[in-house]
Amino acid sequence: MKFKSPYIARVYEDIVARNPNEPEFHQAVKEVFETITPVIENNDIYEKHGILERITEPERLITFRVTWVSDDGKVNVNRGYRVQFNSAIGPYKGGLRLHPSVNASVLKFLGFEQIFKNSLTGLPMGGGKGGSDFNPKGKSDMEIMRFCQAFMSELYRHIGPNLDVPAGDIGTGAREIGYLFGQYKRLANEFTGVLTGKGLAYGGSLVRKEATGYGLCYFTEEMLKGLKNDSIKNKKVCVSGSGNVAIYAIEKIYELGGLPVTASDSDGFIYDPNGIDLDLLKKLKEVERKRIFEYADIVKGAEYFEGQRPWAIPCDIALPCATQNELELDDAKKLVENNVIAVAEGANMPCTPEAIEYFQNSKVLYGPAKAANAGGVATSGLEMSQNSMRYSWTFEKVDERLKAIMKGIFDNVSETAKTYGVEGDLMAGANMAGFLKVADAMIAQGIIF
Ligand code: NDP
Ligand code: 2IT
Repeated sequence: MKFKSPYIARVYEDIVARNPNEPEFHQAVKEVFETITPVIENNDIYEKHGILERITEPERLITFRVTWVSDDGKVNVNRGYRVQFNSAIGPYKGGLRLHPSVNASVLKFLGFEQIFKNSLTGLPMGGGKGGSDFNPKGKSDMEIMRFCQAFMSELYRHIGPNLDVPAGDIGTGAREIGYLFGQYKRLANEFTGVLTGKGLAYGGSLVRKEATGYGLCYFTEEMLKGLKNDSIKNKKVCVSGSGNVAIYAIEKIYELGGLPVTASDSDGFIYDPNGIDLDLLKKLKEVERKRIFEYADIVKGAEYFEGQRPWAIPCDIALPCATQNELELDDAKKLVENNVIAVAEGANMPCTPEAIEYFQNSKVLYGPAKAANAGGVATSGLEMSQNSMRYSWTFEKVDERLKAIMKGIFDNVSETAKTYGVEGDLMAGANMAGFLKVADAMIAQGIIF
């Protein structure tokens, strides 16, 4: 391992030894550690206060049994988690992922990244993440409801509107949040803003559904304007995924005058050279919960590529919006060969470290997840504010705030990179800016002797 700072090298080695079999967590920590060297070397206060050792150890990691009964009467057991990673700047905040790949490593990588992402939003939110290895695919509505109720029956004692506020992530959308909220309310016997991404009829915020995808496009637009004097207008865009983030990224690309030509799921991707039919995509994925290949069966001129990712399709901008490590070095090479100008991460950690390095060496603009997809959690923060006020803002007002937050993140991240001598490196800028605020809050709050 080649870290320039001996302090960073020592802590990283320790983390790998103390957290074996957690490759995703190591990957997320390594990226932060590699890029915050200027901050650590500039001031020995962080070493004195053991900040790196502390910030990489969750304040609390809760795992629990979730027992639920499927439609055939069978008793099923899944594992539930909540990682309460850091509460230095606010209540723990972060989504719940329901996917068979969920384990402690995945949730610790997500919870760790969430600390810095939430810090970048400028809102008072700590970092957390949770979920279960439950597979929602193919389950009936009643099975989803029973699972969510069983999951919340344990989780409710660990969360609260001023303690820990979960939200959606992969496999957790409006339907799941509704069932989770209903069960929390029953058990706690109170109506509070304990989850975000709620339905509009019961405390949800306008724009939350659209926020991650919209925010990703606002960030991409700022990045193109600020660093290349360019915009999304007239650009061909490859998007991966076909869930919440991908759908609303596609919607905003159209509004900004771009042409989104791909979408995907874990089975393959579709290419529609005329531009993705957004209404059809929403109907297939949001209403009918179908697979993406069905799009190509309906739309003339669209093609389905089984078992492949969309990165070989020529485009100007790539927005990975599905999952971690979905864009590897070979994909990056294909994109660069086809003259991609910008890559921004809608998903968390979608580009592998090798792919990121290749983009940066090839002078492709790279917008890291912590900054680029922070619009979702930022709007969750706005939902919490509205819930506290028992009030709701208009779509225009929330959207305007989201836009301002994304611009603020870009400005902060690029300024920080400049200050520390790595101008244009938005990954380093995001990690340093996100880190500084949390680290300083941790120091201010002291330690127990
Ligand atoms: P959804 O569940 O709505 O959609 C996920 C999409 O990604 C689906 O198309 C899914 O396909 C695909 N996908 C999931 N796992 C894999 C995999 N292993 N390989 C290939 N494709 C996969 O989730 P979201 O849209 O909410 O989340 C997408 C990403 O964005 C995640 O990384 C999430 O952490 C991140 N994110 C989400 C935010 C939010 O507000 N929702 C906020 C910030 C980041 P399939 O149906 O086949 O599984
Ligand atoms: O990764 C993320 O930022 C999310 N899944 C959203 C978290 C939230 O609390 O809205």
